[in-house]
Formats: sequence, structure tokens, C-alpha cells
Amino acid sequence: MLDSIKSPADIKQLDIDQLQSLADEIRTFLISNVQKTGGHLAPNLGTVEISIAMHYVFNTPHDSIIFDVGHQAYTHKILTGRLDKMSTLRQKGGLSGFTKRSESEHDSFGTGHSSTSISGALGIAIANSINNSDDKSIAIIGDGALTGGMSFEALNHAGDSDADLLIILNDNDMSISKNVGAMNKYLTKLMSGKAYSTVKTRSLKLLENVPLIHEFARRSEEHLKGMILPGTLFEELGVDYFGPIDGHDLPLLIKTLQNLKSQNKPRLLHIITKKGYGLETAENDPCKFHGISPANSNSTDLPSYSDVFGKWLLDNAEKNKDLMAITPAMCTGSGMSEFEDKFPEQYFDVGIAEQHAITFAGGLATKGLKPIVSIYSTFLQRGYDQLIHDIALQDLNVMFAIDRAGLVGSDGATHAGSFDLSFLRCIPNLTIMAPSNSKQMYQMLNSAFLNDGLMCVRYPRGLSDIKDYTSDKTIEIGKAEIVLDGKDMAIFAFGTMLNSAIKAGKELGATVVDMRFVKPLDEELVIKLANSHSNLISIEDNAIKGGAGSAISELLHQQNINTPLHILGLPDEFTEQGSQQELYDLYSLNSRGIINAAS
Ligand SMILES: Cc1ncc(C[n+]2csc(CCOP(=O)(O)OP(=O)(O)O)c2C)c(N)n1
Repeated sequence: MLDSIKSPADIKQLDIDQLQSLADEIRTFLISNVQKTGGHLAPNLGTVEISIAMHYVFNTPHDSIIFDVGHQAYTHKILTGRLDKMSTLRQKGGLSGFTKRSESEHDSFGTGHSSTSISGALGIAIANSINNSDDKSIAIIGDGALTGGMSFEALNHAGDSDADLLIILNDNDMSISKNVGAMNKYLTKLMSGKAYSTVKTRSLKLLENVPLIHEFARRSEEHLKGMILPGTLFEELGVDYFGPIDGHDLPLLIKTLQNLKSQNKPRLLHIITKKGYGLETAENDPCKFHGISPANSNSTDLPSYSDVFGKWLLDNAEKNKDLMAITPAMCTGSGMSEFEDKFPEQYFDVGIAEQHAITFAGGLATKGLKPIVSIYSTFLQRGYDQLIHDIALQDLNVMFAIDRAGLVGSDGATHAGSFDLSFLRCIPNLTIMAPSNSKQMYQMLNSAFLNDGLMCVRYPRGLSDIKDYTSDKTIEIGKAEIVLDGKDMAIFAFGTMLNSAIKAGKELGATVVDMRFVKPLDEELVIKLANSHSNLISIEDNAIKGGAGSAISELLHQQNINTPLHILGLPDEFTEQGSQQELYDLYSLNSRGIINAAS
């Protein structure tokens, strides 16, 4: 049946048994396809039925569906004519792993970063009303994404409006790791007490014209443990609350959505799903199956840069009881799982709340603790004002471990860490280190911890080729290191671009410098080499505009030095998706790119 679905119109011709079979086919397809391409397997196995139900009841692209984060939208892609391209998922030139407006008219809003769906869908709902349109606007958001501050800002606005907005809360009790926060606990308390029966009675009343609901409510009662948010909270905010209902019961989902479609106020349907549904291994370990690598990926015993950070935390936490590590919901990806187990008192998962994570760290720092915010470069964008206003401006001692800096690969532009050097470099009171290998990274973490002020260590996604990386040494702040002595040409390499620079430098007979610091720049050395060489090249995995090469260029200009400088980095466009190597090659961030720039 799957092959015959070319657009959502096709599924509207199917009866309920056929829709059930379609769900089974899609699930089987997803398991085999995502094992080949890599991608978000468990989240998508949990959203097969709700995606079919939404497309059965609503009419995209007239009606808009925004998938929060967009990592769970594979069934939506299949149902909207993209089945034959699913083998290209997350590959260079292929389908995005998230929703993307340029990819399909059915992707009403681009996503990738969490907690934007309610705001976007509210904007669409209000625009529909201004345009006198009856089109519907739907946000589907997970319980993890609901922990992000923007969700609450949007609810605050929506509940005070009369917008025709439907929010579907896809509650599987998981973020990437186990979901966290007070809401969770509040609900557990509610479920065991009187307040819960009030919520349940009220939900039943609101849904009473939906056939089967009483029977379902009876059946689902045992599933309710693990719910995240009480209906009462939404209703207090002015959003009608419906549910909770079983998010894998297709007939019930369809009937409920049909009922909710006819309403036109802000309303929320709470569905309970199982992450990884239908694949036992994924159901049992949804965190591991949140995102998987393609089956043919090489296994290796080399440490990733995230592992190095995790090890550094473990090595330092015992002897420094003031060390506090903070993650905005990225424990595993940031290499912090063992640290969480061994040092729970020094570990904070604050939910998908980057802004809060940073200001919270500022608060800890005012009392003499040494907070470390572990954050992906792309998600640091969320906390930019907090970094400036709450940390740098107050000159607080906070360390940032900035992971996934530079090109991240198949997650594409939404997740690329292309901008951090540019947006950090202009902030006063801040140090930026970019290690060229894992041992240096470990030493930089030592330096960052021992020095005062806002200290950033930014490192890429991927593996380091040095296994024995632990070290007691520190790196002197602002000091670069010449690694190859040559003449005529000097290459300034930032971060892990150093390997390509050494390779090219050997071929060119050039001087190669491991810059190590983007701020403060080793001005003395740059000036000396600019005066003693006739050509300069800089290389970095960051946007050329405002990046590290740009810092060198500013310095040369200030010093009236006219030695030509060729800056290699990311062009002024959003980066593509593909393997990291494909992207380094695409943007000439390799030894060939340096040699070409030299000629
Ligand atoms: C701003 C931001 N921070 C972190 C992430 C990384 N991230 C992607 S999915 C996810 C968990 C989402 O959980 P939930 O919304 O419950 O969806 P589920 O995968 O459980 O279906 C996180 C933390 C992100 N995409 N955006």
C-alpha cells in the first residue's frame, strides 16, 4: 500500500483497516530505512499513528502542521510524496532529517531547534484569521520540547488569544534522555490524588461526543502514569485541554482530531505514546535509539571530543567540589552520562532550556562555585543574550564547553556550529580556545578551569586520533605555537583544521601555526610572521565573516601590514548536509583547499 501513497489525498481514500495496515508498513519501512541512512529512529516510531491521523483529518498544505524539532516527521515526509527519496535522508543533496520549507509545500515551517512549534503555529493561526481563512494550524510538540522556555512564552500568548490553534502534546516521558523537571513530579502527585480525577472527568466531558472515549479512558487508565502535564495547567492558561488518549490508537486519534477540528479556540490534545514503539530494542532503550548512525558506520575505540570532555569532568569533580556541570538536555551527546551517575550532586540537567542554563550558571558563579555549561555550538545561539548580559557583562567565572562546533554533518544547517567564533569574538571579557587535538583540549579545559572569567573551549563533533589525552599541563592563555618552520607562506590554523594545514604546509614548505586561541589572539606572533612572510593563509571551521581569520585581518589592518591574507572558512550561506568529510571537501577546508589558495 505504501507505494500507492503519493500525497495525503491518497490516504483519505483508505478505510480504517487499511490505515492500520499502512501504519504497520510505514513502521517496517522506517526501521529498515533509518538503519541504512541513520537518523532519529525511536521518535519516528512513536509518531506513525498521529502523523497518519493528522493527514487523514487535516488538509495540508492549506492546513499547517508544525512538527517541533522536526526530527519525528519521517511519516509526514512519506505521506507527502517523499517516499522514493527516503533513501537519501540526511545524505548530501538528499532529504533533510527535519522539516524544511524549501523541501515541500507540506512543510509549513522549518524546524531543527526545539520548542518553536507553538509560537510558529500561533503566528500562522493569527495570520489565517487576519486573512479571513478557515485553514487550520496545528503544532505537534513533545514533552521534552515543552520544557523549553519558548513553549511557555507561546502558551502565555495563545491562552490569551482566540486563535484557532490546535496543540498536540506527544508525551512519551522522554526527552533524549529521561525528561526532567517539576512538571513531571507535579503530575505524578496529581495522578495519585483527587485533582487527577477532576482532570479526568473534565476531559471526558469535553470529549463525550467522541465515540469509544469512555471505553478508551477505562483502558488507558493504567497508561496514565508517566504523564507530564496536568490538564488543569493548560486550562488555567486559557487553553482547552483534551485527553490524555493513547497516541497509538489510530481510530481513536482520528475521531478525536475530527472532533477537535471543528473547534476554533486554542486547544491542546494530550496523547501518550511510546518512544521506539514497535521495535523492542528501541522501546527498551529509547535514549540509545533516539538517533542512530547508519548500520555500516565503523566502530572505533578512539575517543570523541565529547568523551574527552566527559573524562575531564570525571577526573576533576572529585577534587573540586565546587565544579558544577550543567547540560540543557544533552547529557549523552555531551559525554556526561558517567558523570551524571558518579557525581549527581554536581550535575544539573535543566531540560531544553539553554537560556536558563546559562543564567543559572551565572547565579552559581556569584557564590563562588565554578559552573561549566556544556552546550552545542548551535544551541548556544539560544542563550546569546544570557551569555552577554548575565555572564560577560558581570565578569563572572563561568566555563563553557562548546561541543559540535563547526561542521556537524548530516543534521545540516539547523545544527551546524558555523557561527560561534563570529558571535563570541565581539564580546568583551571572554576567552575562546580552539583545540587542535584531544590532548590539547584536555589541557585547555585545565586552563579554563583554573583561570577566572568567561572561558570557552570550542571543539568539533567527531573523533580525535589521540587515545592517551589526559594531562596535568595547562596552556598559557593567548599563546599560539609554531608547529612547522617554513618560508614565504605562513598558515594560521584554528582548531582541528591544523592537520590539513600541516599536510599542506609540508607540501608548500610553509610555516604552520597552531593558533590555539581565537581570543586573545597571539598578536605578537601574527605580526612577526606577517612581517617575515610574503603570503598568509588562515583556516577555520567557522563563517569567514567575523571569524578567526577576520580577527587576523583586523589586526593586520590596524598595524598597517599589507601582507596578503587568504581566509579559508565557511562561505556566506547556510551550510549543506552530508558527511563531515564531504562538507570539509565542499568548502575547501582541507589540504587541497590550502594548496589551491596558495597558488
Ligand atoms: C534548542 C534545542 N536544544 C536541544 C535540542 C536537541 N534535541 C533534539 S530532540 C530533543 C528531545 C526532544 O524530546 P521530545 O520533544 O519529548 O521529543 P521525542 O524525541 O521524545 O519524541 C533534544 C533535546 C534541540 N533540537 N534544540
